[in-house]
Amino acid sequence: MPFEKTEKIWMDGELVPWDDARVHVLTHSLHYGSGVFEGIRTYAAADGPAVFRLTDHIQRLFDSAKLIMMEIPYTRDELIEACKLTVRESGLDSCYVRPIAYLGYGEIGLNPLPCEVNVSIAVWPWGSYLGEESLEAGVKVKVSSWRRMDPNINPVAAKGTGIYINSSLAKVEALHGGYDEAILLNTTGSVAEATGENVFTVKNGVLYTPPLSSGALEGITRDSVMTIARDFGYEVREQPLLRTDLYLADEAFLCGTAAEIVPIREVDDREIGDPGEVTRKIQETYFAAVHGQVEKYADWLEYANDA
Ligand code: PY5
Repeated sequence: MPFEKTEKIWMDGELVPWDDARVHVLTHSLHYGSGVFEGIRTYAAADGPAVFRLTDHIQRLFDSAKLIMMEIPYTRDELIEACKLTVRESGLDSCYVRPIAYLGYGEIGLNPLPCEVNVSIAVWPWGSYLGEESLEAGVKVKVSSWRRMDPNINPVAAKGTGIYINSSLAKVEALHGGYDEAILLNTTGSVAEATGENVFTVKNGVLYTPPLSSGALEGITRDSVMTIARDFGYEVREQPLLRTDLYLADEAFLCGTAAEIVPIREVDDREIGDPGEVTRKIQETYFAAVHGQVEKYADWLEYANDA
């Protein structure tokens, strides 16, 4: 999907024109994947553009940095304000927000510790990542031949730029096979997650999702889904899933900031079918919540205009 450019990108404390937001070709992170990032969405709400669970996303950015021993040269509050500022500056009611902290120009050895840490925040309009139609029709997924990395090979709990080569390999394999998305198993064969989304199944009215120990990212949408499901009175179990649990699920869906909540209609050519009742209820409530229409979840919204 091509970018719809916005006016300004926040780079190390300054708003620079979109086309001038450049880095040197010897930027450390370009060579070794040593960056950490977040994907956040802003939604139009009655009180203005609302950044969904911004503080939680910025906390995860700092957690990712800690895992790779990167010192971000800003406080959480400074980056929260910088995200809001960049959103305000764009004039958009709804947009995707992409903060990234990366090792800059100056050192090219493998020791990252002497490198300067740079931070930027870009925002742009971004429709649902797996396609607007995916939200209604659902997607066809393939269990990848690529395994999610073991946490002792790479800290999969970090949203680290280099770690995403694993996801991209799986994504390309799935697309070449005619599927929309891939689900990765971990090295012991349990379901971990999709390339950029967490996974849920529904069986006999109970929701299941792999635990973080299976290699799933601690998704903020995953957490919101678990809260919504429990508030509806559903039981939610975090437990290891086999690929065959996906095949035999009554319902299944993917969730993530970019993709939002996307029903799965087929796994490895086994039909799951039209989106089921549980998936629909959670999807509807989630979309109402992100637009500020559910009082109970009002705390999830952080308004860009509240400077
Ligand atoms: N798992 C992985 C590997 C992810 O990259 C993401 C988010 C998630 C799970 C879901 O996490 P959350 O609910 O906190 O977003 N992926 C990014 C996103 O912005 C990048 C997608 C291109 O959704």
